[in-house]
Amino acid sequence: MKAVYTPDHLRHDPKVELERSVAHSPWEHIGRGEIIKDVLSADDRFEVVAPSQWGTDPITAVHDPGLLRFLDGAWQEYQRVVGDTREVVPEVFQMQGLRNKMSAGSEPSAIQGRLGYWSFEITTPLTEGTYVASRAAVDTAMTAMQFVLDGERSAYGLCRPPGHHATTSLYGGYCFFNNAAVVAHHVASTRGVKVAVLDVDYHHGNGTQEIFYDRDDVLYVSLHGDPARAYPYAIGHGDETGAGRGLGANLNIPLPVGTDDDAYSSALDTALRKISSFGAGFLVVSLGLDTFVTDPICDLALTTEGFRAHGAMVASLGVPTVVLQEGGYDVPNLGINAQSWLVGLGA
Ligand code: Q9C
Ligand code: ZN
Repeated sequence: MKAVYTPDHLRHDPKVELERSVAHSPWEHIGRGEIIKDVLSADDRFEVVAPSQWGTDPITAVHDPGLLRFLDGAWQEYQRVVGDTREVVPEVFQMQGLRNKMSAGSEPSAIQGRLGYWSFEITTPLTEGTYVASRAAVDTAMTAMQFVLDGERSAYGLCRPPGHHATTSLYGGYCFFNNAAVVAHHVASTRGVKVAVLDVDYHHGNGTQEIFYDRDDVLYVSLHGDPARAYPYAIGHGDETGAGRGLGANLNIPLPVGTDDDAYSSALDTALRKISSFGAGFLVVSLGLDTFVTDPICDLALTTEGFRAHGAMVASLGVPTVVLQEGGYDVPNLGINAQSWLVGLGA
């Protein structure tokens, strides 16, 4: 299997994350990308290749161009205006309630205000090379997609930073551009084929859901920790089924604490049936491995062997599939878990 990787991911290099009200070393860090690359490189079943460049058009096809403009230079502007800081995070969010009974707010001119206009939370710092790395993650996803469009049964994009929390106009959840949504939109809009996004990250992919919520050409299906207890809390409930033309083209399957391989398999079976009946001709998998039993920030109980079985279940759909990396924070096990899932898929 082709595995697309670039060292440009190293340019997004946070050393601190403010989470659980404590500043600590970040869960989402450069070691994640490196361990997956190292494990796949040592396995003959994988061929690690560099991405080609796709420019910004595929990004602004799903994201507000203002988000891209902001990310391209926000860190540098902050250094100029506020001062030298390794990580840049927002201080104030432009919440709707601040302007009750008034028109919707517009983008502030000050960088301190712009940060909170284009983001929704504080655990996702900008660093000097975040924009370069985020662009490279999209290139990685698009290159993996192209291998599949050219006839490979499947391909893998080692995207870092991940993407599924990024909405049309907001970054957050360690995500800046929504790699999976960029690919899904590109295939649906240029190939005239119905696309399904299967999101198996522990966290609900609120960004992907939002981007496609009113569309009937892209199905979003997600298995995740119930938002009643799990990030991103505001979205991911079972009664969110789509809007307008998209009604019925969104399926959320919230899972209880401690869900194991077998319970997960039956939920995955429900997801795959939905994808089949939708008539998807192309599949994008948002592969989060933070469902692993010893993931430090999640609470499901999947195993390395379980991941292989789940990859095999997805393969049995028989739909051309591009797999894109999302989360996964048990870093010593992250490489073998990605390998296991992809071998199950048929690497
Ligand atoms: N105390 C991805 O897996 N922090 N993003 C959770 C828990 C943010 C995860 C807070 C989690 C984002 C791609
Ligand atoms: Zn996650």
